[in-house]
Amino acid sequence: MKRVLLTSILLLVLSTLQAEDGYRLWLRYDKISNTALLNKYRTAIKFPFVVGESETIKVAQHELSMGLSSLLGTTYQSNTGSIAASSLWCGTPDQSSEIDNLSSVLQLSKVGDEGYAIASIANNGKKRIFIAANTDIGVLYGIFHFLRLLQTNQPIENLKLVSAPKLKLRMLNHWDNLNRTVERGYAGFSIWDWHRLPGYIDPRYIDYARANASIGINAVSLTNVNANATVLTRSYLEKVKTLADIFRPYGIKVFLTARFSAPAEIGGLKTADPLNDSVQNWWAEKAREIYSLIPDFGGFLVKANSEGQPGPQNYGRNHAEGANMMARAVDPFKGIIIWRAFVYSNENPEDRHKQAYNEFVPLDGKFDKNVMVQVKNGAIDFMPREPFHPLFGAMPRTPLMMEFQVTQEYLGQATHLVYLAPLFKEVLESDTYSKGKGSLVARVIDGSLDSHTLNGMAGVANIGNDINWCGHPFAQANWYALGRLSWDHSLSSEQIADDWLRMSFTNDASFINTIKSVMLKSREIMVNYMNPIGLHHIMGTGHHYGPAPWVSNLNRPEWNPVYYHKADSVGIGFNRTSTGSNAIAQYFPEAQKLWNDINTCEEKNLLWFHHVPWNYILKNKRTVWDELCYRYYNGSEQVNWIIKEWLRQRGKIDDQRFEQVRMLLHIQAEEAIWWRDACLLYFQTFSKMPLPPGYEQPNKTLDYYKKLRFPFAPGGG
Ligand code: GCW
Repeated sequence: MKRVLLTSILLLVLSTLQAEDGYRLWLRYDKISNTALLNKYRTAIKFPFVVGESETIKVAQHELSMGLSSLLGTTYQSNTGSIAASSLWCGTPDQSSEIDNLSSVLQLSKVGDEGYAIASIANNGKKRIFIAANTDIGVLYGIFHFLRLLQTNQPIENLKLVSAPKLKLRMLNHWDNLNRTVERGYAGFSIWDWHRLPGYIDPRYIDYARANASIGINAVSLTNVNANATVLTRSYLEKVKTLADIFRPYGIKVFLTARFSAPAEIGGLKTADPLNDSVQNWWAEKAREIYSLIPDFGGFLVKANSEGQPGPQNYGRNHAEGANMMARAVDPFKGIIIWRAFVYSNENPEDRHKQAYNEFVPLDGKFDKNVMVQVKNGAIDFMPREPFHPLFGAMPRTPLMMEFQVTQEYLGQATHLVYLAPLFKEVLESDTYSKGKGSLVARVIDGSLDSHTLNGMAGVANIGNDINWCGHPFAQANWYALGRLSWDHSLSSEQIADDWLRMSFTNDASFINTIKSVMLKSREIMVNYMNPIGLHHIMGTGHHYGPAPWVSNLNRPEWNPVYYHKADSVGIGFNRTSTGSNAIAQYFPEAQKLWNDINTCEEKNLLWFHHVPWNYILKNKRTVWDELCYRYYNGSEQVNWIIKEWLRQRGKIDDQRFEQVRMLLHIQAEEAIWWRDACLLYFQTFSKMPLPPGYEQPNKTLDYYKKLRFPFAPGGG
């Protein structure tokens, strides 16, 4: 008995010693295991110097010392040792005459305010690596890049790279409430410990800032877009100031969400009408107060007149009048307003798909110069697959910012392994045709298409206080991908997955190749078992978890899944062509061509745009019904393929994360079957067609699925 106990204690101690709880994200800096490479790196890197004194430079020095010491398994202390023998110099031309002299060789004219150059150069008879930038934050970004080269085991003999972000604002939007619940958060509670701020500084704030800086994220909005005005009161602003002070050295600006009715709620005014003088003064004063505490405050992110949030329309004013009033308050301090275009109303009988476009396009050109309009990637709501939002390309006189969702509200939340870079890329690479062929969404949001200097991309964060930050070990990849793509949207999903896997797990080639292919396929697999060929918004009410295509009893018609799939005895799908809601007319003619004709419509979006008879024959010769069956079955089988591939990785990575992922994959497999059977049984009540031969019959009834309840599902906020 005693022996058993001792053994289990020993095992526990051992497993804690080897614990990989995921906290370190992609910044693990474990010692390089390839000895030949390790020796090469050690020979190449001697006495690193990071020149300068600012807080950012101190952070950079620390990161470099820590990263090198840990990766190379020997102490490196920046800025000590012999400067003459140093082979790694980091800094700006202002601080270092060496770098100043080399600035044209380094091509610093190309890197702007945040970019950097990394180059191997013969200098004073010695080969040195320079990490150079025009600003201190550029130096920090360059150092993170250099450490990534080591983490991913890249050669560093002849470096010559220049990197500058394609987007100015690279942002995370937290939907965190002041009581620490997180709307659509699946990784625990909010990491912002409001109650104990400003006195208590959770070390996690610094790790959060480091992680963001390492992928180039330079802006965060701390609070839920369903906003609480309390965050704008003095005592909360002091808490916000503390966070802003912590983030500043990492190049991160803080934004807050602003509740439009704040002047009435906390300001004692009778109205929040944007054209009212006292309301305007209130916001101007509030801005002054905020900037006196946080001189580099980013500005406000606003959800107005959407899903019950107050806004200018409560006073008969439009979105531009509301946004501009706030924009004038922050303008003297160089602040901006990010105004969301996620609007739809149940009083409006128009197809929800069309409503944001209808409200916003007439306002193009009416927003002040420091307003950006933030548009979700698709017109409905972060579905597993959506055609791009028709607003992209349709408001050339307004800087449009991309809003992706990193938290997987409709994509298996923190239970399913779904790598989102392919979704992000699919949208970014969609052609709006607004200025002819090649008018990609990416070019709309990076400002190059319509010459906007304000530009950016945001992701709704998937971060909580779970030890591994994101709930699912693989959900970290989505945070990572958002950052990397905001820096450079031309990167491939594959490149990003490759880097992330190497940094987060191992450089073992067989692991990388297999699991990279799993990641790259995972989104399509999920689309197949959840929402194939253009189905959308058929998930459970409220918590949005699991299937519930039968729901039809909610007050707001557009909250009911039946509104979206429109299954009936004839067929399935939402007719958005000219014979239906005509949402398709909101796209430019060449884009319409992709979807307009049922016979040529891209199959992946078929039911998004067409109501299609059950026995309609697709190009692959299957009927629509058979195709749905095929996709649902194929998707759920593919999860078993993922499991098989994962099980082969045992021993190649740490046991702790191996086990976590294994368990989660088993839930995913069960839930894929749940989606498959619940949806097919339900749609079958309309199609009246049998499953194609050879398909295993569902072993539960539709009624069983309809009765499932999840009263405490997370993410309710
Ligand atoms: O996707 C929906 C979510 C809401 C969210 C809203 C929005 C913050 O279900 O929880 O509210 O979108 O984006 O504003």
